Formats: sequence, structure tokens, C-alpha cells
Amino acid sequence: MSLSTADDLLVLPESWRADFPILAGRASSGQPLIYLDNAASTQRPVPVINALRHLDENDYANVHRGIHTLSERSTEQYELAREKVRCFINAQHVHEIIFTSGTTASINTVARSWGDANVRDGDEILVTTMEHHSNLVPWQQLVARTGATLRHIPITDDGVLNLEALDELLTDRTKLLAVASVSNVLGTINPIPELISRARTVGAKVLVDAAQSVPHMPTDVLAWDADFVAFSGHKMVGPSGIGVLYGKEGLLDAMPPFLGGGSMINHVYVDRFTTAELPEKFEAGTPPIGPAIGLGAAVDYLQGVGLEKIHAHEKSLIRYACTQLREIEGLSMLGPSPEERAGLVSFTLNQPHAHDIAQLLDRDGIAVRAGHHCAQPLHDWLDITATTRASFYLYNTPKEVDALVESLGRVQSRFRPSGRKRRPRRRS
Ligand code: C6P
Repeated sequence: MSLSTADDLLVLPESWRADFPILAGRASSGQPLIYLDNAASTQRPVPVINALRHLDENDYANVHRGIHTLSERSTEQYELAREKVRCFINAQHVHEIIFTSGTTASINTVARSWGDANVRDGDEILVTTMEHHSNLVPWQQLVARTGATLRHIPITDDGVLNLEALDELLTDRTKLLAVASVSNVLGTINPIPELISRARTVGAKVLVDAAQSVPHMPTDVLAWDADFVAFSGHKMVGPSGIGVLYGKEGLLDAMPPFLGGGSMINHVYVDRFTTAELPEKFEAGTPPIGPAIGLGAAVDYLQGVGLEKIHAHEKSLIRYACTQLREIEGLSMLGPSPEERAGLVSFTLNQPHAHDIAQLLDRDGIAVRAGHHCAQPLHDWLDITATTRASFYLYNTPKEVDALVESLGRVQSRFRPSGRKRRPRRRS
């Protein structure tokens, strides 16, 4: 396939793009909006917006509590959303799907509940150098509580995991491997099945931080044989405030509840309580009712489009983007070849600083993220303080990649020592 022009690329039907009302609007600069910050959070399509609105206008009440009709309707939709998520990631049982507030809350639940019950002084938790803080700090806290040790799988200069180091790092002291399926900075797609089968050789459990993969490619937790999987609704065209913790039934059953309060109990006496069954055991208090139902609508939407198609579209976009960005003098991309990466790319320019780049792109209506992307240890290892990141989704187009490249060209010419500083040209 030729990668030379935007027209050569697989483009998803415009009708899907038209499902996202915000994309028809303008950025604050008055330019047409080009939204390339999907690794941070994605936009919502009409069916998700309508599902939330329909709930609020017709069916909303608290769940699992009321005898009245509205509560029954809300409960039915809330539980239906759980079944949709089960099906989406191919979990065996619906009670293996725990609703949380996001990936961060899901990982903290495992660290607090499974971790405190199973990890002891002398044990080891294995993570990687490319983890998001959400899949690092909870383990740092766990080892501080227990006296266990945190170890890191290093990465190669190409931005992939150094699997040769695993032979030495995986030992019978390793209790858990916690790893991202896709790095939110490098875009690296990690070999989860291989990592899980190697962890099994020493009897370690595996938690997959799937925040950056579940929205973008098919997920089969049974095929992975993962023990725990965490992801967020707001990164998969769903609402914010909802996330998922998948855990194998046997593990979740044996884990003590993390948060105490309403819903997670079977019976409360003055001095003790008995615990509810799964999944309520891990859903203390009033859950995120609307966001969960919105997540169900998001799952329907993504399945309607097809995860294979979304993945193929992003693959061709990232190939095209890398080819075009490579042409920009002074631009360095982080991470592996397009073949080994998901649909995002972080880069630096000789100058200016990543924050200035993002600000100048914003003047052209282009939304990207700049900074350390909540992965400071990775940036320390790379010896850079900040990068600019463009991250794609089903609604992005090759023409938007062209606009990014043009805008970066204008940023560069503005900062060229001999060049005159010019205002970025407005797109029509
Ligand atoms: N990364 C980004 O711009 P929450 O915030 O709980 O929904 O997700 C946390 C999280 C965990 N793991 C990975 C790999 C992630 O990318 C994220 C969120 C966003 O990269 C916001 S920092």
C-alpha cells in the first residue's frame, strides 16, 4: 500500500464521523475542530448522548434499592450494561464485571483488596518502565505497606519491552505482573498472551491495564487468560466516571471487599457485617448509574461499527501519520515502528517546548496533549521532560493528519532562528 497521500488510506464512512456532534463544531480559535486527544478521553456519539438523556427524562432512580417502577427500570438497564460489557470483552460470567469509576479505581481495588490479602514481605510485584502512574503508584503503595519489592521490566531503545530480561525478573517470588496492553506514550502494543503465559510458569497473577486497548481493538479476556483487566468508559466513546474491573470469579470471590458501605453487604449487625455476593461486594454505595448505562450504549455503538474495522482504520492512520511526521526536520518520534504500535504517536521538536507546540496547534483548531502523560518514570528513562502526543480514533481522517503536519511545519518555521516569526495560517 502506498503511504504517500491521504487518499490512499482506508477511511471509515463519513456517517460514523457524523455521529459525533462535537466534531461538526468549531474549536475556540474559530477553526474547524480536529480532535487528536483520544488517548486522554474520547468524544461521544449521538446514541450515547441519547441514552443518557433518555434515562434522565424517563427512567432514572437509584438501583437495587427501590420497589418502585423507576428503580426497577434503572436497575434493569444498569444490569443490562454489565451484560453488554461482559460480552464485549468475552468474560465468562456477568458477575466478573465490576463497575468502578475508571481504570485508576479498578487497579487500586486490586492493589488494596487482592494485594493486601496476598502480598507479603519478600514477595515481588513486576511492572514495566512504560506504565501509567495509575498502574504504578498503587503498587508502590502496596509494597510500602507490605515490605514487598517492586521490579521493572525494562524497555529497549525501540520502545518495546525487553522480554529477555523476563527470565531473570520472573521468579517464584513474583506474585503479580501488572502491565499495560498499550502504552499511552509510546503506543507500543505489548504481547499480553506471551507475558501471561510466561508469568504462569512461576505461578504469578497478571493484571492488564487495558485503558488504551479495549476501546481500539477486540478484547478477549478468556483467550488472554488474564486474572484482572482494567479500563475506562470515557476512553471508549462512553461517559466519564465509569470504569470496569474484570476479575476471574475465583479470585474475586476470595478477595475481601475494598470499600465498605451500602450495597456491598448481605447483613449488618451492630458489630460486624456479612458480605454481599459478586459483583455488589465491590460496588459499595450508589454506583455511577447513568455513566454505566451510557457505557452500555457505547459498547453497542462500538460493536455496531466493529472493533476490527476501528483497529484497521487506526493502523492505517498511524502508518500514514508516521510517514508524514518523519518528513518534518527536527521532529523525533518515540516508540516502535507503526507495525508494533497502536494509533497514537508522541514526539518532540528541536524547539519549542511541548506545551508551546500544543498551544500553537490549538490556535489551528488541533487538540493534542502535551506533558509527561502521567508516565514520569518513562520520561525520566527517555531523558526528556515532556512530549506532544497525537492520538487517533475511529472518527479521525488522513486529512486531519495532513492538517497536523502542516500546522507543525508552521510551528517550526516560527521558531527557526533565521526565520521570521509568522502567525500560523488559518485553515479554511
Ligand atoms: N491516560 C492519557 O492522557 P483513568 O484516568 O482512571 O480513566 O485512566 C488512567 C489510565 C490508566 N492507564 C493508562 C494506560 C492510561 O492511559 C490512563 C489514562 C490518559 O494518557 C489520562 S492521564
